[in-house]
Amino acid sequence: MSAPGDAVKTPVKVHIVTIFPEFFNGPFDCGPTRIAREKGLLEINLVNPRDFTTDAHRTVDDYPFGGGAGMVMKPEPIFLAVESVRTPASRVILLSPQGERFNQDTAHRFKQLPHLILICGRYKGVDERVRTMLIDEEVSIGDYVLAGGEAAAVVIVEAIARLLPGAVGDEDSVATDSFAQGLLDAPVYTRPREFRGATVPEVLFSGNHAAVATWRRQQALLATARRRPDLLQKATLTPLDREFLQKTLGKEASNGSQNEK
Ligand code: 9D3
Repeated sequence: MSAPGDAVKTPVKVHIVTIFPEFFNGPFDCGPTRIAREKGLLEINLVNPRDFTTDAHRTVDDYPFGGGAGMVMKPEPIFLAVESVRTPASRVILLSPQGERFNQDTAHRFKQLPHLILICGRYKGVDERVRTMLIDEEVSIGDYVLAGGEAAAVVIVEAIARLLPGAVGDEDSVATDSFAQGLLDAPVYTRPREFRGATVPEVLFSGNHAAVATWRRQQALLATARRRPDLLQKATLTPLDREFLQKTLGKEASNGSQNEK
């Protein structure tokens, strides 16, 4: 739904190339993705390679040359599907376990693009000619085995959608969310003040905004250092941040990490 005064910027246009269009009944009708679509910030379209086959059985897969288990997606239906929607402004992305890892930086980069074409593979994968002749880049969402690229497409579109201005109710939550600062989130609490004997840290009732900000920063630093030290390497830390970690983790290392929940 649009209201007077809503900004009409060039939307991010997405075409998802998939032989299972029904997979996407639902996930784009919720939350920021739905809002972004309703506001015209995001346009999602499905293209089925099966609609570009010419044989009676509408065949999209075939046996692998050289033998082996499983089927391979034929190149032509995928080429024709992509070519039916591609323009010079399109970025063609193959979703595959062999791709570059998708992360928050990728989401920010993709949200700037006018047209994304996401190719979802199934079976053992797609014919290598898709990789060498059709695509601009190849993306994976992580080191686990999915049945196809469809779930990855949902993940990527949702990560982009919530970054589009106006898609999330509270802009601040996007600006301050964990990966925006390169750290994990600090713990959050709501009422009641005591739940099953567990209380909320006193500083959160102090009304001292600077003290709350410092506590949150330190909690985020600690959580990141303990659980995702790889992220800490890339985060921008102030001298105070470093001093805090040095002090706290130095002590922790010598007391057997009793502070870890
Ligand atoms: C690496 C596994 N391959 C070895 C023969 C087979 C294979 C498994 C699963 C080939 C394709 C798939 C389907 N997965 C995707 O299409 C996929 C995916 C994933 O499995 N994990 C993380 N990100 C992605 S993006 C697309």
